[in-house]
Amino acid sequence: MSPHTFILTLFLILAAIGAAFFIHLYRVSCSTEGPGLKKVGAKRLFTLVLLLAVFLILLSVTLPKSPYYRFTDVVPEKTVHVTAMQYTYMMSYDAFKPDMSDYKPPEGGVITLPAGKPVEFRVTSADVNHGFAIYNDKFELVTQTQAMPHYVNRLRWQFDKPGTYTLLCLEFCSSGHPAMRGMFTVK
Ligand SMILES: [Cu+2]
Repeated sequence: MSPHTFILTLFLILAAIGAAFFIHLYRVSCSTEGPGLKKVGAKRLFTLVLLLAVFLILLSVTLPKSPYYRFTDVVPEKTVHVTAMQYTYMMSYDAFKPDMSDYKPPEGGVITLPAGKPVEFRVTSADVNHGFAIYNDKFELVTQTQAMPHYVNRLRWQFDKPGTYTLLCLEFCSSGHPAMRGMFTVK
């Protein structure tokens, strides 16, 4: 048996035990025999329907505000290619290979993005998983994504305030993690 099949089988057995336990609990608690128990059943059903309604209302109100839908219908004014690595962020306006052989640093060494215009970061990693978290000058988290090896995450954002933004890693990526940071400016 392969490790995958073993884990799947173990999961299915544990899930079946768990399901049997909860079905048993449900059956026991559903009993309407005995004085006053019919009323309890009706109250329980009412509470359940009420909770479900509240849940659905909250879901329908909050889901469209999910950040995944932001800036999906815009053309970014500028695109920045980011490769995170232990323990820094390499950034360029031009795409570059993970081995950095064709890396072109930005003019002046600092990425500069336009304020009030949508921009896109294409974020990947050259080694392990890192975080790519953008903080404003008050050190408030603005937005973030993961930097993963062999995968490019697109992060779109619009910076309305000009200034210096700091990048921090939010994924423990080894001993140098606390010192891992980067920066760019918005003008
Ligand atoms: Cu890290």
